[in-house]
Parts: sequence; C-alpha cells; structure tokens
Amino acid sequence: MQQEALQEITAADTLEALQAVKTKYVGKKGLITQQLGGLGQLPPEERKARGAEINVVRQAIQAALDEKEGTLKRAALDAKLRSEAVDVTLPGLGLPSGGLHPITRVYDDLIGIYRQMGYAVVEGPEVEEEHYNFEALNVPWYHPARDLQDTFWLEDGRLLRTHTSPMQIRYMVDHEPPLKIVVRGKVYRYEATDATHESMFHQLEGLVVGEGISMADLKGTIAEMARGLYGPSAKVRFQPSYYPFVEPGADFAVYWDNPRGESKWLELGGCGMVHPNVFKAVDDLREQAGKDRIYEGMTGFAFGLGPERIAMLKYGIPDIRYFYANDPKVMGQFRGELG
Ligand code: FA5
Repeated sequence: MQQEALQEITAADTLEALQAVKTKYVGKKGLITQQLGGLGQLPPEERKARGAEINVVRQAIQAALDEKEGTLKRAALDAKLRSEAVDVTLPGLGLPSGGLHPITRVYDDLIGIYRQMGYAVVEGPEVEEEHYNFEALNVPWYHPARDLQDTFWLEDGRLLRTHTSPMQIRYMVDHEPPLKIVVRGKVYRYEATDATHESMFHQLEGLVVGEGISMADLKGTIAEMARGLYGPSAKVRFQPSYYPFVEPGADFAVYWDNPRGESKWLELGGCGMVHPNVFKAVDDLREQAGKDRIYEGMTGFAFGLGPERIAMLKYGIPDIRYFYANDPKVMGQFRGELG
C-alpha cells in the first residue's frame, strides 16, 4: 500500500490530484484510517505491533504528501508570478488621443485666411434679442423672410439666434468704422433635419464697413477666401439673391475641385452690400445708448456661410447629422490629427 501510495503521489501533478490521493489514503474514510479502525478486531497482543506498523506507513505517506504539496504550491506561485510579471520588452499600449472636430478645423482654415486679411474675430450670444436677430436687420415682424428661418423661441420672448448676422448690429453699436470682422458660432433653426440640414449648425459671418466699400471689394474678398481654401485656381460664382439686410444681395458658390473626383459648385452662403436700413437701425441703437450717429452714409458688405458644407466635402462626410451624433466610428477618424 505504501508503495502504491508513493507512486500515486509522484504521479499527481496538480494540487487537486494530490488532494484525491490524500483522501484515498489518510482521509476520514481513507485506506490507512480503515486499517487503524480495524485494530480493535485483532487479539490484544497483536494490536501494538500492528498499530506501530500502520503508523510507520501512515507517516511515510503523510510525509510524501506534505513534500509534494509544497512542491506543487511553489510551482503554482511561480506560474502566477511569471504571468503577472512586467515584460519590459513589450510595446506600450498607448493612450487614445483626441482630435479636433472637423468643423473646428474648417473654422481654423477660414479664420486663418481672414486674419491674414486683417479681420478681427469675434463671437456673440446664442440667446439673442428678437430686435437684433430680425428688426435691426431690416426684417420687421410681418416680413415673409421670417418664415425662411423658423425660430426657437424662449419663454421670455428672446430666441436662439437663427444666424450670426445679429452680431453685425452688436458690433457696430459698440465700435466705430472702419471695421473688418468675422463672427464664428452656433446658430439654431426649428426645421426638419436631413442629410444637409441640421437644427443646430455653424456660421461664419463677415462684415466690412468703411467709406467707399464696393461690391468689387466683396467679390475680391470671397475670391481670396476661395483661393485660401482650395488653391490658386479656385473659382467663385455669384448669383443674385435676396436677403433683407443687404442690397444688392447674392448667393455665392465655390468650385470644389477635389482629388476624389467630386468636383462641383458648392453653394456656400449669402452676401451683399449692407442695407441702409441696417445702418439706420444701428444709429438708432447708438443714439439710445447716448452715442453719436455715425453709420448713416457709410458703405459696407457682409456675408454669411456654413462651415458644415465645406467640411462635408473636404472630409467626404455624406450626412451633416454625423457631425453631432458623437459616433466614435465617424469622429474617431479625426483622432490624433490636430489640424
Ligand atoms: C443667412 O443665414 C444669412 N444671415 C447669410 C447672410 C449674411 C447673407 C450676410 C447676406 C449677408 P442662409 O439662411 O441662406 O442665410 O444661411 C447661410 C448658410 O448657412 C447657407 O448657405 C448654408 O451653408 C448654411 N445653412 C443654412 N441652413 C442650414 C441648416 N439647416 N443646416 C446646415 N447649414 C445650413
């Protein structure tokens, strides 16, 4: 029995297997325990010798069990330590980095172009007074143009600006001409969304006011922007259009000549010469604030465009809603490229 037990102990290569051997021989109902239990049936003179014999076997088995248990436990601990050890030769995991949103990149491009032309960059409130968003821009309450820009109204009578044009008014009330500004920021319209329309989107507004500013300056500026965006061969197109705050007014498009073979005219925004009623509204507000009337008789041009349109073509994004859906599959492609 001792020999068999020792063989089984040698063969046990896991702690579980060893436990089974232990139970088999020295457990409560093990073979050795049974032998000891059987001593009572022997004649008293044989018991002592037999008992001593069984004990020797038991001790031998127990010693072998203890030794093997120690060996197996050390091996298990070694394996655990090896698996947890740091392998300094492995490449690092790296931290996922963020990146600039495509709209931010387009803004950076546009604003870089306008800074070079000497424009100041300003921002304005997204919650706006009705007067600045509409009336002062020559859009009285009964004007049909209000229907073109469906409005989110606040309970207090203010609204979410439907375009960046109200900053034209705010800036002129606070500053004297000559001036050259671009306005960046979010605008909101209460309208059904589709692949090219969002209810929140961005605009870049431009305003230049001084003496003797002409339509030629406006066209030259838009052409300069197009060349800055698309290189020296960029083309621009103007088509007559109507906006109450400019006269004459136009829509402008830029020819997109792109390596993916998607060349086409890209309708970018509206523009025109600042309407005299806008200058008058600014002077009225200035007067109310105790300032001089200085805008009547001035000339100027303004434009407003949507950077989403540029970004969609530039980055091949087919649906405007991807920009604000926070889908990592889309925005993750802009990781790490800071610019
Ligand atoms: C305006 O908002 C005028 N304030 C622009 C302007 C400024 C004209 C100064 C003259 C002088 P319009 O509603 O067309 O115009 O919007 C301008 C641009 O914003 C559009 O050409 C388009 O690029 C973008 N845009 C308009 N609506 C949406 C929309 N729902 N989603 C995404 N982009 C839009």
